[in-house]
Amino acid sequence: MRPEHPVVLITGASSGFGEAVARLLAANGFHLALGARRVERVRVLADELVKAHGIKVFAGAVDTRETASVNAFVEAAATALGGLHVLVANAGLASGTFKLWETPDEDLEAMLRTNVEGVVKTIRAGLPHVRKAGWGHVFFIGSTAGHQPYEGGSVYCASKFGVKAMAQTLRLEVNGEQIRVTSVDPGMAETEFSNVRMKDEAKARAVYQGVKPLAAFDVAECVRWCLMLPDHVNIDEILVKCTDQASVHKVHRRA
Ligand code: NDP
Ligand code: 8X3
Repeated sequence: MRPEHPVVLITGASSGFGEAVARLLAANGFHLALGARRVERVRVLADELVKAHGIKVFAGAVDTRETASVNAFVEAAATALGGLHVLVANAGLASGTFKLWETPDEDLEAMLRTNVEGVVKTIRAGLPHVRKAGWGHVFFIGSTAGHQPYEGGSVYCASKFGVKAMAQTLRLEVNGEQIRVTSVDPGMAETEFSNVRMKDEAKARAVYQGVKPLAAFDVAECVRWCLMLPDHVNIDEILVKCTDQASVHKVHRRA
């Protein structure tokens, strides 16, 4: 049965979508477990949300690429909050815009280890707690890049096609349990994503030049809506783009 105040674990809560999901769900009375590598940011956010909403928040350092780090974070969160109900496997990144044959090992590994392995490790550690609770929801954060490949995105797209496959697989595997599985797949959204990808402020800004992109809050709202629906309703996938983006390759830009 749905608890009055479900506990939501969010990876990548130090920025962007993860932070926005934390803010929106805190305002809706959910308890939170927030993790990222930049733990100071997460702690500041946690303090703010506790004060503003009187909810319980656990804040911890986690590197989702590392099994021991993920397991320690998830166990500490579940112990501190008395269990887990919802997992938001959000931590992820793109690194560079290389042609497939130019992709350096460092960028290849960063994307596959975070976007694919990190998601597996997070859900692998968190799912037993969700099962124990008997009610839950697992969110994957995919991308339009998991629906339509584009030049310079081969490994990132491969990782997000992988996320889509994992979401579809998990839904099959937990069928019969009260665990919903949703993939929220955004198009271009202005967060720290392009700064991380481009490693250059001006190049990151140029990605959104003349466009009104999605904001992190728009994506958080998708998560909130799926969570709030009645228990018998599972939204499998939300493909959400800003109005200026008709497809990966067609973006309207104002002068
Ligand atoms: P941000 O860069 O703003 O946030 C990424 C978050 O992931 C940060 O909190 C970062 O925290 C965390 N993170 C990255 N690597 C790790 C790691 N190894 N361990 C733990 N946390 C990690 O980008 P977004 O909010 O935009 O990205 C969130 C997700 O959304 C990603 O999966 C991304 O691929 C996806 N996405 C983004 C889109 C966009 O256009 N912005 C569109 C579609 C999908 P820290 O560095 O502190 O560890
Ligand atoms: C992020 C959106 O278009 O940079 O997943 O791949 S895009």
